[in-house]
Amino acid sequence: MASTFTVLLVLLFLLSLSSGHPHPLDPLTPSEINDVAEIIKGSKLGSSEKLTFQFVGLDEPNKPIVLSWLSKPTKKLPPRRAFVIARINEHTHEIIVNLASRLIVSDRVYNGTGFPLLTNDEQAAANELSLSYPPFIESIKKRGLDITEVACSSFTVGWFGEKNKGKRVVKVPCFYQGGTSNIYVRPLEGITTVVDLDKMAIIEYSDTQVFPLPKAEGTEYRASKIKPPFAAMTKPITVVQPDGPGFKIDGHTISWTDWVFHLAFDVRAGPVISLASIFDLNKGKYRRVMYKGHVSELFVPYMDPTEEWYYRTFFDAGEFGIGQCAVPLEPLTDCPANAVFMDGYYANQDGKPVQISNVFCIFERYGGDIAWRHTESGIPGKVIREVRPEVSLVVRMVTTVGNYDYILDWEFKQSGSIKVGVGLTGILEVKASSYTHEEQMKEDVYGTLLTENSIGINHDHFVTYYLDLDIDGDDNSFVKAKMQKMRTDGSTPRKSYWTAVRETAKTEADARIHLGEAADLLVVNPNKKTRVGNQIGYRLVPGSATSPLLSDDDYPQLRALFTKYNVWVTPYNKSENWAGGLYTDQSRGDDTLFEWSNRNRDIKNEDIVLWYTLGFHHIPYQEDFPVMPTLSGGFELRPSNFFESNPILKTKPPKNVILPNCSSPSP
Ligand SMILES: *[C@@H]1O[C@H](CO)[C@@H](O)[C@H](O)[C@H]1NC(C)=O
Ligand SMILES: *[C@@H]1O[C@H](CO)[C@@H](O)[C@H](O)[C@H]1NC(C)=O
Ligand SMILES: *[C@@H]1O[C@H](CO)[C@@H](O)[C@H](O)[C@H]1NC(C)=O
Ligand SMILES: [Cu+2]
Repeated sequence: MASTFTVLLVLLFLLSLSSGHPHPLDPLTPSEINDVAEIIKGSKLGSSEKLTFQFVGLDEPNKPIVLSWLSKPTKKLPPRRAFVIARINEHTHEIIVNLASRLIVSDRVYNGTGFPLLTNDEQAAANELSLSYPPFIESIKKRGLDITEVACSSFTVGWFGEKNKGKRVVKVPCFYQGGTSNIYVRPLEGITTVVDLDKMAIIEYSDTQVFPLPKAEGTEYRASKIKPPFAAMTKPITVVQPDGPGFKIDGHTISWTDWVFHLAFDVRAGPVISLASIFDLNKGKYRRVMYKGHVSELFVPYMDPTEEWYYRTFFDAGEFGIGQCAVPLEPLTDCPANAVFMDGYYANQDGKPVQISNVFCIFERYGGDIAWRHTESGIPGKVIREVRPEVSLVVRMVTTVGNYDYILDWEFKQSGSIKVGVGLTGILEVKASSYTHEEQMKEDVYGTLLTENSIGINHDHFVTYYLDLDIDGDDNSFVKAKMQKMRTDGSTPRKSYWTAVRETAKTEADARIHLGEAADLLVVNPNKKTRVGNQIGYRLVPGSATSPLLSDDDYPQLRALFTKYNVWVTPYNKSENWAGGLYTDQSRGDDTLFEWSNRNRDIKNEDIVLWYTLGFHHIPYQEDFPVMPTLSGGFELRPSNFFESNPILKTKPPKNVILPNCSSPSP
């Protein structure tokens, strides 16, 4: 009996996780994805010789519709529509499908420059081609290697000033296993293969030079393959929540302490956080903070300008899909023991739903930090101490774009802060070389000799975030509070001080910021004030400031001019989401945040979007080899005169946690 009851409870728990109330921003369900493909294949488009689905996602209802639904949530959602980018007979189509009426609302051929997201399926097919291509097989033989040990990868080719529209092509470099699973550190340098993705055929091949193949020894990272001695171990450690998790998941809506927000999976952006609101104890209601936030682009240019490497300037969101490259998270290692997991779905090239199980984990983080404290020993005769521990809520996804792994965290704090974290780990992109010692190198090798015959090439990672903040309402302004040095009038011994000079940006040009000067950057609601009259706002607390070092006229940089400033503000425009343009593969920079901002629209007391680019210049070091310890960066959105006072003043100290009896259960 007891066990039947337990099974029932577990079932109920699972049901409560998987169902929940529908929400207008819910990602397409597997059955909706199937419907989209069926509707398109059943239309006249379906009779086309060649039809591939490059992107299938929710066509979001307009903002006012979502907000009005939210003010009175019902089971009845605004019409569910899908936005599809398809390749049909070598043309790019933008299709909108109404899922209720099962009709194609619109179908437009896109004739501009740039190509849609590459599918995993076509990359896999392109990677296979070389392995049965006689000239390639010959090249492998010539090197005395075994073709069955070769693995290939599709690299986007960028744009380097070509005038003609060109074809959808990738370059397909190959790598060698030969006793290691760490293929990326064993490149078969000197061979170039170009594949036409629409024709799915090799259209160019060259084998110019045989380079030494970096050795397999010392490249393994699997515990099962690593030989002793091993490093000192930590003692077992875990986080225990005897009363279960402190958050609730209703469909895609997550609520925890004073926060509520919606979490969706997008094949291009990965995690999308929407409608984040925080409960204000003073006002007795939820207040809006962010309408939508997600990674908009992830630009990774390599700094080797030679023939074999110059084109390696990747746009991981627009070309490969941060969501498409997401990997299932492993309980207990990718996320702590108290994590709860969520699945994600996207459409493959045939329009069929693909599940990524455990694509997100959600957990409460407690790492022994302090939320606030004070010891008062200044009062004679007594010592007062008051401390609150820091517990936060984390949403995590990991995307593995080829060699690199990115850990993307959204962390919500009771204090009202939203912290965004990016962790870089995985494998460096390595170039094979004849050098075996630093002293031999008389020329620039564009990187660091990591081990014999292996150069880790210098590169950047620019992660651009789309942050549609709606601080206590739609109409917001962007304020720069500059810290300005002042001279005194000499009436006291002090000669100088600084003061905050606030400037409200009128147009987009006023809001292009190179970080570095002393200034607080705020998104405020100029229509609302605190009791004592300060403008209600949130400020961006940036991470380390990184600016591009490529020339503005260099082709990769033309495509990535959105990295020219660390911070931009644009007026809200539903179709301006992707900083590198909707069609990023082989883009020419004509549809970027830089171009939009050049319209110099009004942004004062408007619905505005904040864009922030987090950057890393990465000189590889030997410790990054053969697998890289995580390098972290991030930023924080922090309430600034949003609350009347410390919002976590009125949290009670936590109860003492009674550790459960961890000895093995009696049979
Ligand atoms: C785009 O190209 C297609 C196919 O060549 C053509 O039918 C259509 O008229 C073009 N559209 C525009 C806006 O140029
Ligand atoms: C919205 O963005 C699109 C794409 O950049 C642009 O064509 C359109 O003119 C914009 N609308 C406004 C009102 O700025
Ligand atoms: C833990 O449980 C075992 C088995 O039920 C029991 O014998 C033991 O006394 C318990 N230990 C503590 C510290 O409660
Ligand atoms: Cu790097």
